[in-house]
Amino acid sequence: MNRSFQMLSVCLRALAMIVMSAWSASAHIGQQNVVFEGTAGPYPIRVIIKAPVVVPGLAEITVRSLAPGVDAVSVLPMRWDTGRKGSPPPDKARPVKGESDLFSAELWLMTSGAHSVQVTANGARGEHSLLVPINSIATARLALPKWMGGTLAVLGVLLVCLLISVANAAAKESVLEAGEVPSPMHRRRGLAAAGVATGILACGIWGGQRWWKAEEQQYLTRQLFEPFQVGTTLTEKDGQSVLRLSIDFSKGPSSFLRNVTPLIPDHGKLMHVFVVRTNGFDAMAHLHPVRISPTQFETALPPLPAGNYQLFADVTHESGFSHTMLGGFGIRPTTRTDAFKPTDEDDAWKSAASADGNGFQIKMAGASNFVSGTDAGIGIQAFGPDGIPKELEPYLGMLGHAFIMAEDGSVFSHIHPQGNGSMGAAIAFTRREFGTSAAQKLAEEICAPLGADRTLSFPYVFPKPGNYRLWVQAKAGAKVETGTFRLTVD
Ligand SMILES: [Cu+2]
Repeated sequence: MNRSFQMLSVCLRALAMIVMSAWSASAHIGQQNVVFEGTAGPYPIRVIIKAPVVVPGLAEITVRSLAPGVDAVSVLPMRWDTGRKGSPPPDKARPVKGESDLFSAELWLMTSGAHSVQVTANGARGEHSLLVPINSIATARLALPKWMGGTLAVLGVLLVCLLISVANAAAKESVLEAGEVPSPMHRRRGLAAAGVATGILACGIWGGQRWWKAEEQQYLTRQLFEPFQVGTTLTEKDGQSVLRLSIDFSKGPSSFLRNVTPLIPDHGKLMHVFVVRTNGFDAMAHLHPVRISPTQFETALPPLPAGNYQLFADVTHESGFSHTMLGGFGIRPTTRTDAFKPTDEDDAWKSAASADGNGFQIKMAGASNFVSGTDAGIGIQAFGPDGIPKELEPYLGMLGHAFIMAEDGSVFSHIHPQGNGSMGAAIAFTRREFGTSAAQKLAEEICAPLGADRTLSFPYVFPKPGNYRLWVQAKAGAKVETGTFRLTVD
């Protein structure tokens, strides 16, 4: 009897340890990084958020002060629809040992949808905050490693056998004196108890399995986020080719539908579409379709060469929920592009045929080799034909726009000198929490002129090693130029 209980407690402890180690190991599988550079009052800071791939999940937050003077940092996650009022008190970020300007914190994101993280810096010049937009979305279904499944199954069988033997022993021997031999009646009582215990355990296992399946189904249909798909058709209208996009926003996971509020402009446009020729990555366009119906957008097709194109469409909703939708289309050699008139004055494209430059050239400042998982800090510079650095002008409300894509298509980011968060969402959150003048100030900061080194840098963390393509767009002399680069990330 005693031995049974000892074994039971050892088994339960082993099971608990395995479950706990599974949890801590799974918190680092796959990461969605948000990098955001901005100012909290007088303090320039860079925030990197490694968002969890499951919800609820733990977000890892790193805050780097880009100038001395910050003594303490606190962080607070806020849901878009509850704001500061619906949030717990902020968490203090810990200073990283040996670093004077680095702080780290971990925050639970409990529900799916648009969030912002309020980062508050405290120092000699007072306490100031900025908001970093972040989507809390489940993007992965974590697999149970085979060895762990096998171990848990063996321990489960052991546990069931032990529980049945405990029920048997309790009914058969618990009322006997030490050393007394159980009578046939006691044995029968023991067998009956074991039978009842087996029935209860079988019901428990069956019920548990049904509950687990229902939970999994709910996670797959309600929580797991997959990019919205964009339907595309190419038609001819007024002598030019027009690309029509159809999106059904009601087709997302149900836990996101509340976030799918009306669209708001992000750097001045309701939608930013990036298209790239998949064979060779040698032709691209950055377009801004206009809405022609609640689910349809349209843009004139620039003179791009024939081929298959991958399409990425970025939108931001009023809730602060921003996402990239996926699609594709083909351009035939017979597709008309000669009578092209841009739908939007800020549309820009680049191919071998248009590669003669717009009076300046965009070059990388520094190497094009990067390391994944760390702040890459991509830098670019613009030079005129005389080799003299060009003065950059705001293009779409910023000094530069960059698109990063893994050659295998598994990664895509539209990034800015402020990072890869949606600036439209950042401004919307700031307006909601701190008022219109704070939002106005943020919009102005986004366009701050370059420093003395004339380098425009894009903070970014590559999520994994591989070969990437980078397109950087900037404006000078009222013309937009695109620099194209191939990057290797270790
Ligand atoms: Cu942009």
